[in-house]
Amino acid sequence: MFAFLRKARGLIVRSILFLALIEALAWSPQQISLAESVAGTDRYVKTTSPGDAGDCTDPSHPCQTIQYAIGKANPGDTIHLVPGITNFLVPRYTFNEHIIIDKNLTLIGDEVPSYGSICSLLHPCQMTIDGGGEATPGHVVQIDQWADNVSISNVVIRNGYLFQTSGISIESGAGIYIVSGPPTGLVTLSNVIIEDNLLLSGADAGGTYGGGIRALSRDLTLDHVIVRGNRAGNGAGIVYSSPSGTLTVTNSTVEGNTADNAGGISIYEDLHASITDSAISGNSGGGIEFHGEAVLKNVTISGNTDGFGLIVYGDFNPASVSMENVTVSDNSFFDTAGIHAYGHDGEVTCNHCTVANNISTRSIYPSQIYAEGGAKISLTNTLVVGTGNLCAQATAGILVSLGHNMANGATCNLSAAGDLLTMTPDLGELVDNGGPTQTMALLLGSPAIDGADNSGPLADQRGISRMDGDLDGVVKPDIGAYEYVPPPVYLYLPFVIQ
Ligand SMILES: [Ca+2]
Repeated sequence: MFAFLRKARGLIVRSILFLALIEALAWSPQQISLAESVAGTDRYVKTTSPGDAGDCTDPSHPCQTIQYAIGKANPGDTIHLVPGITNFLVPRYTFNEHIIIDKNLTLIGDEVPSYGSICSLLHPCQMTIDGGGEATPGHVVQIDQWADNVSISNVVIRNGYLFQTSGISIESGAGIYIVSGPPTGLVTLSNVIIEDNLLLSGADAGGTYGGGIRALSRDLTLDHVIVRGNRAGNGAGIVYSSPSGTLTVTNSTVEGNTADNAGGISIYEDLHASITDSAISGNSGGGIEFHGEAVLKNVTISGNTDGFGLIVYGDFNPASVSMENVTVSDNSFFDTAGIHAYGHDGEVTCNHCTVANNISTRSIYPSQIYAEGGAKISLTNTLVVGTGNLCAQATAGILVSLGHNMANGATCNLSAAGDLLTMTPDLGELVDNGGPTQTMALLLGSPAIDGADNSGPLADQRGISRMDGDLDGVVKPDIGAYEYVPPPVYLYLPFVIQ
């Protein structure tokens, strides 16, 4: 009886499969083409291929250049950069091209095999697009108006070169240039290095903006991106000026870039930025400037020179920056080297920030925090440490304490509940203490331990849970971005076992 039922069920299932097969075979080529275009077609390019021919869809016969494959691609396609090697096992992973992306595409560097010592500076083991420097000027990657959604991953974009000779025309984005376009859409960069792109200008020329990346439109997301060694007049690393757009940066580093103004990142009006688990470090011309609205979490801004560590301009448009678990340290400038807010619509709020050891070379400026020209800076659970005059407010700027801050001076307007003045901070240097960025540890006995209230995030900048640091049985957060972890307590029980 049951065997008969199983047989009948098997017949029914086979009939359904047969009907589905007939239906699939009855599809017109047009229908299949539509299905393919929705899913996108994979196309392949390899530097060691003999040339460009066909449609690049056969992975065993890739095309040679990225731009040719882009020309063959339909919107929604994926272009794979395939590792090439020569007969002598020398990696050939570098495409010497300037590419223009004019449709929605995904560009992905395939995983490269490891050849140990054969990988070198000359032949790096990363898929690379190299603009050729001064010999072949131009943007390395240009994303055009009709490319609403573009994703680039696992690739190095380097050695772009632009020189603006005269006039006000703005040549921008020597590494990646995202032109003005539709107000919607998203450009995503993940596992990308953008390095050594130069945007230079002659004496009569107007400003230059964005050596590594210049985005004039669309949302822009950077995840696990390194932007380093780029140069421009303004915003050597990144300039983001997309009207109503959103810049999202996670797990990324902007370091060693050089500009006259804003060496690391410059973010312009009417837009939103979110920077998380990232570092803006060692840039010349300052760290980061904001003209819009931003949220910073678990971020270190350090070692930037010849410019503000962080500046918020609220003089023409509202500009507000909210910071949690942010370390601003070891920046140097003739003006305030730490945090500076300017203008009546400029506002900074810090909860669990560590602002320390920033150096201003002119003593008329406070070294760590400065609210000026009507701007407002609010501090909660924040640690301020340095030499000389630490903080100031001027020309209707106000510096407000919301409590539980600590400073090793007396000029930061700290008079709210839980504020600690003129304390010895017992603060370590900026080093790797675990977590995605460098931090400054509280040392044993620091008065900042268990000195904060519970208004901040549950974990510190490294992701360590706030805890009972003085072992009094009460879990209380520490002041600043770092949570002290007490050493384990060992009980000495010499006679119990005996
Ligand atoms: Ca604690």
